[in-house]
Amino acid sequence: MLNLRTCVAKLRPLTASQTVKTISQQRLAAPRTFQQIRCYSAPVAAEPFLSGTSSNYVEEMYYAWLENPKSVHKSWDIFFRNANAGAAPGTAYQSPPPLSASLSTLTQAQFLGQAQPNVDKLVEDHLAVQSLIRAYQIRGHHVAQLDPLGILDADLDSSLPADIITSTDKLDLAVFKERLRVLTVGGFYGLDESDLDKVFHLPTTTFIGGNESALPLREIIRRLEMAYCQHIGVEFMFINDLEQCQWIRRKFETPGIMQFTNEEKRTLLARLVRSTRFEEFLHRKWSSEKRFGLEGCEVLIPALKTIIDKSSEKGVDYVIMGMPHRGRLNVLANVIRKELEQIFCQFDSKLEAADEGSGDVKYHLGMYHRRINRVTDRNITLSLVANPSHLEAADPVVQGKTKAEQFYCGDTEGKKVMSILLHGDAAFAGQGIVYETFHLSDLPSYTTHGTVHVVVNNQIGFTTDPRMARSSPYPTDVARVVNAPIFHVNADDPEAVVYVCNVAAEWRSTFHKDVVVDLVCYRRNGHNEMDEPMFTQPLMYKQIRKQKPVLQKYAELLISQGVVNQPEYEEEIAKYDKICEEAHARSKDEKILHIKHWLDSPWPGFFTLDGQPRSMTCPSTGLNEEDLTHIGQVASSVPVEDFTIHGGLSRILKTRGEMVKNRTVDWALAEYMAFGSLLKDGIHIRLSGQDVERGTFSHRHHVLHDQNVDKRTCIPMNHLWPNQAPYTVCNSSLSEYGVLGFELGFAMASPNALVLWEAQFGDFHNTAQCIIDQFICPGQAKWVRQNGIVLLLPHGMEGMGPEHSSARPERFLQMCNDDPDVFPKLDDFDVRQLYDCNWIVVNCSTPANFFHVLRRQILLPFRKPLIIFTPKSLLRHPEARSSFDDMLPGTHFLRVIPDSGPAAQNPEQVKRVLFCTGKVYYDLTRERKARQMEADVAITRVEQLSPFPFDLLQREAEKYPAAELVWCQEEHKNQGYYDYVKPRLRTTINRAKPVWYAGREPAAAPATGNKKTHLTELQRLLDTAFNLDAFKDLS
Ligand SMILES: Cc1ncc(C[n+]2csc(CCOP(=O)(O)OP(=O)(O)O)c2C)c(N)n1
Ligand SMILES: [Mg+2]
Repeated sequence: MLNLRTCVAKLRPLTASQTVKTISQQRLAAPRTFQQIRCYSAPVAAEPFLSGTSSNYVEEMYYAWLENPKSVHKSWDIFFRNANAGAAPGTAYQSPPPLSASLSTLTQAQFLGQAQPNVDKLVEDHLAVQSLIRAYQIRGHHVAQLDPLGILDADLDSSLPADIITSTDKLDLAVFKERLRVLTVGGFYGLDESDLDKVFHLPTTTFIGGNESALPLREIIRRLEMAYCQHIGVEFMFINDLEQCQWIRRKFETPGIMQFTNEEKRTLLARLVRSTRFEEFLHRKWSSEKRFGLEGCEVLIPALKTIIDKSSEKGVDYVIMGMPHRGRLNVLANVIRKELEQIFCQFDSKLEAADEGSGDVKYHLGMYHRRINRVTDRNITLSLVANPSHLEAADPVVQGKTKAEQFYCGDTEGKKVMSILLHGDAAFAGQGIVYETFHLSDLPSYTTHGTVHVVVNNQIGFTTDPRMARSSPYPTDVARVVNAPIFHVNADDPEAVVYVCNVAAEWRSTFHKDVVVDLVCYRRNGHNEMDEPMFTQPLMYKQIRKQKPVLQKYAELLISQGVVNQPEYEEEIAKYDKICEEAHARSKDEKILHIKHWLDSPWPGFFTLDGQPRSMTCPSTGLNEEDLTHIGQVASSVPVEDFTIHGGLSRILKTRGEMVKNRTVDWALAEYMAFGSLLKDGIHIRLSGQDVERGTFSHRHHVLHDQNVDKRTCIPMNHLWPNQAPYTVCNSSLSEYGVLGFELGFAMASPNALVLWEAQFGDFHNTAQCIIDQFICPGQAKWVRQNGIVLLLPHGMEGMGPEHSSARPERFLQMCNDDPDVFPKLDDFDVRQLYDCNWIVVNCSTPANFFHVLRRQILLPFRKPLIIFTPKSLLRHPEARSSFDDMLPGTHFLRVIPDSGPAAQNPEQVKRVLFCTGKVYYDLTRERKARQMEADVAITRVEQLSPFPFDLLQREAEKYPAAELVWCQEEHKNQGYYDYVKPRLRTTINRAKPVWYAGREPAAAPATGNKKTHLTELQRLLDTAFNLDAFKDLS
């Protein structure tokens, strides 16, 4: 008994919660189970009933006994006392005493221990009951009555789990009896029908007993069914944390826990009235308009309000939401409380748009609203993020915005700011971005400390049956990967829904982890109100036609319970209808539609009151020498004591130090200078992406790792200035769609942050294409929302094969909104042109220009997305260096870098101007030098591709009147920049001359996989570029 005694000494005296914690901790830490004790301790091993399978049960008993000796049966009490006192093998057990008085209420009950003095049988039967309890906890949800229509199984499986005994209201009596027989007599559990009235001790892993520690089997089954097989299906047993499992069990098993006061019932009814009557009102007024109504899931409104009320009660004061089309207008009206007239006027097609841009349909627009929560009397801000049609695409954006709001208010644990994400069943199961977003949920630099997910599971996706739309039992199974509990609930039981939502909000505030509420409902109409569902779902819709609306059902229930009477109910309806009618009348006065009233992320202070930039100028982006030197010195040092870095890194830092002494920068140092200087000005910087901390090409090294101490790191960028803004640099999960969406959301929250996402290689951005196409490119046009996110896309033909070579500049350029055929009439191209564009696309050829463009991004008086094609080989190219002189006060970003050599001195003699961008410039200058053609050929670098520098290139073209104009690129002809640049260059010269092409031929793949072919192609394009006769025959 040595081990047992040691355990006892260790555990005593513990409170219940301590015990739970200690058990889970010790499970992790040490071999401490009864089984182990049995292995090492001969006396206990000799106990006849301690078999391998019974030891878990005995262990449960043992902990219960440690906590409270009275909580276990007397026989166990005696056994543990004897064992503890060192009883000889086989002697610790004594026959149980007669039934205690506390069980006298169970008059019919036959105590197992009395009837069966055989201890083996006693233990086995208890084990069987424990298994049964566990079976309900694990699989009860498969039996729960979740479908309000009663025709589909929420888990797509009509069979019943073999280890659950279902009651007669699910099966007819004969089936039940047969089932019971299979499960009992000699069957799965080895119990028989006569055992139903025997009393069993309850393990500590159940709360069905309430104050009772033992119950007859019949009652155990009844209570388990009440907890797990009614209108709520709880999926949680995959969670590998005992405390969390116990928490959930307590919430759903405790008898009578789902109680509602009359006041709560009336509030719930009133919320259902609003939800239902809102859709009815829209239907009455605009019967032929699409609105993606909520009919069939009206309970969503009380559900969301419950989550928000409970979260507000727990201290949350900012909720950021993302949701698809279904019920969106209703949520805007009744959860976020947007003025009804603002919603109604959106149905008026004659409204004139007041804002620039294309705008968006009403069920995609966002919203931001601050108000008092009436239930908690606390301020609450609600924001619904605008989204594209692309289902689930807004998920990571919402998370990023939530993270940013938490970051800016110092909410490191998610106690004040939280997110709620809504999903459709088909989209939740089908869209991979859901999975990618879940995988961000627990990462230190990406967690929002728990999201409440609500699925409007109407058991259909457009016209597709779930049996054809997913391979997982539930649409919610994806959430299991992060151990989120999933609460399935029949949406026609409003009280069950509200209960579950309260639990979900409490879960989030207790454990700060994700949780899913699956509202199993139906869709009363077609996909939209114009759609005929009977074409494809005839049987389902026959049933739906018969289905009483949930409001009517719940009202009848409350009237029958005497909670409200009919006139009160009708009055509630009339009151809300009147509100809608009055708002409708007011909405007719609206003549102009302001999309900016639908902003999800206003930036007060950044713009004037009318939403305009405070100026139309951009100061110099240069920096004083002292700051450049200081940043350079920190970048080449280890600013903490006793920190051992890798020898190779020491050399890199030493080289950096030498560059600083020589007043030069390479790419990595230029980035350091830009970041470091903005941090000094209080601009938060966040750089995220795969392996960004070191940098894919091992050039950055923003996080230093102590070579001797695990996890000891140092970020020198955070040691620059006394009161600097924080610098966040974080290696992300291996996701582009999720992480880019997240960073876009982060950048939405504040204009005073430089948020950058770096692709590992530029071509990987296409797995985030949806974020680029639907948010970054058109975001401002659709939602008048500016965003200054920066995309760093490593790009360049280095002979590395078709992958990793091209960041696909052609795609970004094709989506630029500047007109190729119109020379803009602007006084100031430097800033005004940027203001008019949808995004900025650059390819810098010098570190100094990279430095300037990063700083300009923040010093501009407005925000635009910035796409930068970044170099790979140029990171270490000895010529790709810049002097401090190019970064001092007064210097700025150069949209075009003109030739400054012999050609520029004598422009009339120049025979050809080669226009190019990026790395090919270095190949061209090398070749020109080798061919001694510096006076014949000018090379002009286009650093800012879009908006196109019409003004500067016009000047360049005019400067060389006798020259041919050639666009030279290393990318294939159908790729790269050519198709974008050519018509614009022609516009700058009024189409007076042709613009020739020197570069690779059109191709399907971005680059060859053969290094030799790569070099041959390069030489061929250089030959064309410098062969002054190349285009003779063509002109
Ligand atoms: C990524 C994406 N693919 C396809 C669509 C077209 N679409 C719009 S709604 C819809 C069905 C969505 O079903 P579900 O997620 O269950 O939501 P419900 O409409 O049933 O509320 C589809 C396929 C879309 N909007 N987004
Ligand atoms: Mg659906």
